[in-house]
Amino acid sequence: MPNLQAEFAWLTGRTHPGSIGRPRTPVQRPACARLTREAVAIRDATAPSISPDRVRGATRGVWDAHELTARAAYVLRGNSAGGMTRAAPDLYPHQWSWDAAFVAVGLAHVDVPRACLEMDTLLAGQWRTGMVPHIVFDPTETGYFPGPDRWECEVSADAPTAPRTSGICQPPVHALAVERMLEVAGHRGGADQATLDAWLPAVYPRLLAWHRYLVRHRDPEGTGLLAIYHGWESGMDNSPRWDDAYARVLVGPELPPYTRRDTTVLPDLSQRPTQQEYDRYLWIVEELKLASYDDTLIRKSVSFHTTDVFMSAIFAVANDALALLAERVGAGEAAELRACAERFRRGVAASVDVETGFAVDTDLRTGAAMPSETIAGFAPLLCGGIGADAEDRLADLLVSEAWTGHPKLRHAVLPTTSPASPAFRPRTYWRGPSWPVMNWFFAWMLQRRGATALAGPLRAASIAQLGDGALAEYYEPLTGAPLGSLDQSWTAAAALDLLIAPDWPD
Ligand code: 2M8
Repeated sequence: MPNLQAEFAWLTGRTHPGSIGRPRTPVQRPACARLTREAVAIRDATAPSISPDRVRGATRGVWDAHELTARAAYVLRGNSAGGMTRAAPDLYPHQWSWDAAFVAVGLAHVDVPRACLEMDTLLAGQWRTGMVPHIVFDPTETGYFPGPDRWECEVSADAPTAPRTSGICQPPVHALAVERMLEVAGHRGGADQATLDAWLPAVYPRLLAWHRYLVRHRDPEGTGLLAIYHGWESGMDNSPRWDDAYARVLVGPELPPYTRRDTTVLPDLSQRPTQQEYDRYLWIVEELKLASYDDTLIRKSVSFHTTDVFMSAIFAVANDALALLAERVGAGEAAELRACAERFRRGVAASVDVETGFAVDTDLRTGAAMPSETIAGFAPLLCGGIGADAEDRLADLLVSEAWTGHPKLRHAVLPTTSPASPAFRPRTYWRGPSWPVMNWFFAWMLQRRGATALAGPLRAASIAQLGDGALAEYYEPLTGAPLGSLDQSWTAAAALDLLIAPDWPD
């Protein structure tokens, strides 16, 4: 059965942990006919509930489920740089934190040792404080700005000297990814299961240190909500969620000059953040450097300081997942981690606006709530804790005309901002487009919590959206046009899991 896995491992030219750099052998992208046969085999063996006809119909006959599975595997292979997977082939030629965790889930479907290596490479960049940085840089790549020289993390004794990294973090989806890797490999058993069992005792303490960093430094007052210092930390960089907080970031004349690279790779400016937004992003990096990336100093000085309800909800469930991993490896922290899960679940519940039912971020500089009509408002659906009635109301909102039920949507997936909101921009990055990785994540988390009635249709609509085969970073939600980078790694990972994970509802 492991034909797809065997071929994929051969293609990846797997290298050792920490090994970063382009693959030593030229990347070939053979026609996927052969892999397609193998994709069929793996799909039939693992996910007999997926009806190819249903998917083919939904995808307008462009790419059927078999071809899409094969193509997603090839995209991951093509984006591999040895020990890490570039988040995107040109736009993001390094390893990003939450991308890497999602990519590891995708890889677990085709090559478990390579999936473990993805996480190991990321965690090789972990700071002495426990922080997992948002970017681990490939030293052979120079095509991204801001690169390691601009971040200058050497100003902190807590940063590793190699690999070089950025100085902020991203949502802590890593324990959830490991849990999912175990589900995938557990279904297959055999050597995959054995590989994971041998790997877990080494990865667990690193994840524990990461979670303890977040508890200690991002919620020092025990509110149950994580704080962030940069919109990049949320992963939803230019979301309307952060407009109020960014309006208070005053860029000084001392901002060193810079040249953006993203707009060279992707010249359609409407798809990327504005120049004013970039100035603010880079200004905050200067503030963080000035504070030597020291959390205590940053909390007092940085001009962007907010709670993040979405990240907090992720952290609640990730603590549940890590508690299970603790038990599995015989570590003693399960109770600590469960208490943590409860604390953040309560924090998310307390941030819910009683009028709208949405979770709301707070600007910690002013204490003001920052209501917005973005996917982050659905945070309680990821972690629970608000009670059945409030959850039903939020579920109704999710499928309402303001969201997946909007009559003009090409596919019934979540846009990042409600099309009914004045802030909605259908082409602009996190201000409206729908992101396959987010729809997968919602479907996965909903399914994890037993909300099958929501998870099933969201999964089907996500597969239909991916049927164009572009594996785009994000999609225009009204026309279905692919936007941003094509062949985006986490989109390929999402496609693989959506298509061939064994446990989706029909
Ligand atoms: C995007 O963010 C980076 C900065 O971190 C960028 O625009 O240059 C976001 O979508 C983020 O969530 C994602 O992790 C990253 C790589 O895919 O790209």
